[in-house]
Amino acid sequence: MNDLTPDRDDRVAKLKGLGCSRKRVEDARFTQGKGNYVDDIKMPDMLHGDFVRSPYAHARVVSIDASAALALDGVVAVLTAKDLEPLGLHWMPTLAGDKQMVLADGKVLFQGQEVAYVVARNRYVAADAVELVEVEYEELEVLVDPFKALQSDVTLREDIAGETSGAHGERRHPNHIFLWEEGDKAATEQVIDSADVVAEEMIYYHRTHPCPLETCGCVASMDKVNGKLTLYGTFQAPHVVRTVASLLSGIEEHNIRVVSPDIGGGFGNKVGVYPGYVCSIVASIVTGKPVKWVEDRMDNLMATAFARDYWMKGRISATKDGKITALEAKVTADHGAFDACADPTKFPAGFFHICTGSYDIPVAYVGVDGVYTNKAPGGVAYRCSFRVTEAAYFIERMIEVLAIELGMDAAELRRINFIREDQFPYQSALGWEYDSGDYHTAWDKALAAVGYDGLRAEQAEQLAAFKRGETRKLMGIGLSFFTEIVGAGPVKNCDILGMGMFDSCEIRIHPTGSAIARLGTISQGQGHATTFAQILASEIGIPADSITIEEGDTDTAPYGLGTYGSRSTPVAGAATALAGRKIRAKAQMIAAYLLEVHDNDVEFDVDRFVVKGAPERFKTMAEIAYAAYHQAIPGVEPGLEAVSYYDPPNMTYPFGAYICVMDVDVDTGEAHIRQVYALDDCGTRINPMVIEGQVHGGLTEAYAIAMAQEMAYDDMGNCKTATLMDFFLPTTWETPHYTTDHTETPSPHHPIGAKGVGESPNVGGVPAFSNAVHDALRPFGLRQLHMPHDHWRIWKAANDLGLHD
Ligand code: MCN
Ligand code: CUM
Repeated sequence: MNDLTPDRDDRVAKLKGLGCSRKRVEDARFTQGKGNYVDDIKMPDMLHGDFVRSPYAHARVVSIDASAALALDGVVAVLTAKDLEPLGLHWMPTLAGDKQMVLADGKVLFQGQEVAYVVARNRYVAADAVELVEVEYEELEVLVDPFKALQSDVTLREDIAGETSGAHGERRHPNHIFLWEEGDKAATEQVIDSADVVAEEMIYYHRTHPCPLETCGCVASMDKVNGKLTLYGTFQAPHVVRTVASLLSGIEEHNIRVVSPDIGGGFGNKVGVYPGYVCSIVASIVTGKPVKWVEDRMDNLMATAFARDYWMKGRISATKDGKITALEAKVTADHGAFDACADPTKFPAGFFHICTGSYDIPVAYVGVDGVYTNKAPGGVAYRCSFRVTEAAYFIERMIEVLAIELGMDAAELRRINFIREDQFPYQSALGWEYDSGDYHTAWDKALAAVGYDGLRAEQAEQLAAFKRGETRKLMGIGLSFFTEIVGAGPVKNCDILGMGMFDSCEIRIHPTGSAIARLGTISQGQGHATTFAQILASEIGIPADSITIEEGDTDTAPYGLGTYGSRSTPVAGAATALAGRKIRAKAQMIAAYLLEVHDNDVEFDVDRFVVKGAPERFKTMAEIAYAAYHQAIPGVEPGLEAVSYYDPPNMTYPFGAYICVMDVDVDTGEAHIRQVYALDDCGTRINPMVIEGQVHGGLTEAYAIAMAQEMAYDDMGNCKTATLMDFFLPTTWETPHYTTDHTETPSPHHPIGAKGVGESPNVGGVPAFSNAVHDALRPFGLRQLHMPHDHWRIWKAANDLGLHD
């Protein structure tokens, strides 16, 4: 034993544990072209699949003639619904309890829908063959407006035309999917109808798309000799894909290996199950060869999971002095052709009923009508925490409208209605139990940081100058305070297709004191390999640099529900900490044996166990690991491994205060962002630098969504934004500068007090940008302007307000 005990602070620093801005270990390969994405996977004799897609949004498929395509040299097969039908795979179940056509079965319901699957020697031949497949269509009336769809005689989903109930209860119309309600309707109406002040508004959160840099794709490889199916793919939940693939194909689950390699951004786009996966598996089984399918950009934008498309009719009431008394939300949710939303099963509107936000609202009601239209299916996806983005936008707009109604400053209106620190754990009117928060401190810090009062004074001066004709720019101050809900979670009320939403971590300590930990989650850019090693480093005293984190291979990783809903830290992060504690408990027994004292006479200190009261007597974790494998210890099994499956008792409720200041040019419609301040509270911070990166990325997506990005359709159901010429993806040129800040209110139920953060900046960012636009034009009577606030729409709003007269 050496007595050159390094200084304790040095030992802590060497671990690079909790709170350390450790550099991302994955970046060496990402920045040097050494990532391994699905399209990098190449196998001998691999074939390539591509889809014939519908040019029409609603049409009957009269005939499909693949003879010319099949005659093309290099074409191996063309699959249609007829080929899949005998296998029962022409339709597939969706995550939302609906079913979806894998390949067009009699009709098509959205532009870009998969009609036939061409398998060829290479991608180029496949693309040529797609052009040669002759499909005859008979056009049908198109419904792109959910309100009209609910009035129409046209039945979109003929397959369920006669069914008066679906997975989520009664269907009131052939194009109606569900009505989902939460809260006390009668009491809410009664309070609002007799209130001093009521603000009412229709708020639309437009349809958009996650658009990750890497599109969706997979490689299916059926080994007919060994009966093993290997599926590589861009999956945010590989274990769920394995289970679903087994249930659908009848292949026993141990014979299926699902691997998510490096993923180039998911943002929710890669949670769902797509026809491309099913067709590739079938094609590999039929041909006996590996089959690769990778979307191009248009495929991705037109056909895979969209986001939002929520029409939210709100009413909010208050006393004359601004105390909110009730909130009502009646939502019309456009789900497109199939209800393929990725939510926990019991929540067809996700966690939208977090829409009372950060405010102590005594009574509330939410009713959400899901509707079929001739648009792409999917839904929820896009840094959303299961519809929390819509909820936060809704309440943060309603607060602004109420402030106008009350003639009150919107910052003050928020402050007097915040849930107070002493009210946590807080029971919301819509059924949530908020775990912890300190909103007033965060708000005051944010307002002070931007110099709120000074900004308002400057804004007033600029308005006066505008009115004097000295400037054509108006200043807007966009306020946003959000409460997130992440970490699904609790198995008792959160499942996906019956699979409870726990998560897992399995750790093996190697004899020489390094380790590997495997998790049920999968990083898509969030830096799990960096941050989960930090949790472990602090728990078990082995440096993060000596711990490999592995995810995404179902043959090796413990079963988990994957990465979305910012659940990795709240759930798998908790499992990691608890598995670490199991390692530590065993290490303690080994240390006590080696030090010849009783178990309770040693205690953990950073990277070692020391004898209580005798700090010079210790065993480092490396020494303990060695002994675990090389020394017979009475009553203790050899080895040092642990596994933890964690079912969280509650979700975590991160929150934040975001403020955006911009100048709106009423003549050009341009919005120049002056500053964006973002204060996040995600409880205990594992890696401040990674958190900042998450916030920057999410704010950039929020900026895009609020200011220009949308999935737009014309009346014929043509998708008008299926390329990056039309769909706005911000580059560094457009991206504003961000200032990040934080407070730290630990979660009381999470083993290390951490809450999720991955989606917070999108949830809080969109209202901040949007409210700034509204705030700039508010002196001229603007109450509500639908997003995205692109130059044209801002110009149009200014024009409508008479500012060009
Ligand atoms: N973190 C931390 N301290 C905390 C909370 C989180 O250091 N208190 C770190 C975590 O350890 C992790 C990262 O921040 O490295 C994000 O953690 P978490 O909030 O748990 O979210 P997930 O890992 O579950 O990621 C999912 C979330 C979602 S749902 C979307 S959508 C989104 C997002 O992450 N997609 C992303 N951020 C993304 N970032 C990238 N680069 N790519 C995506 O596709
Ligand atoms: Cu809602 S997008 Mo994320 O949960 O993968």
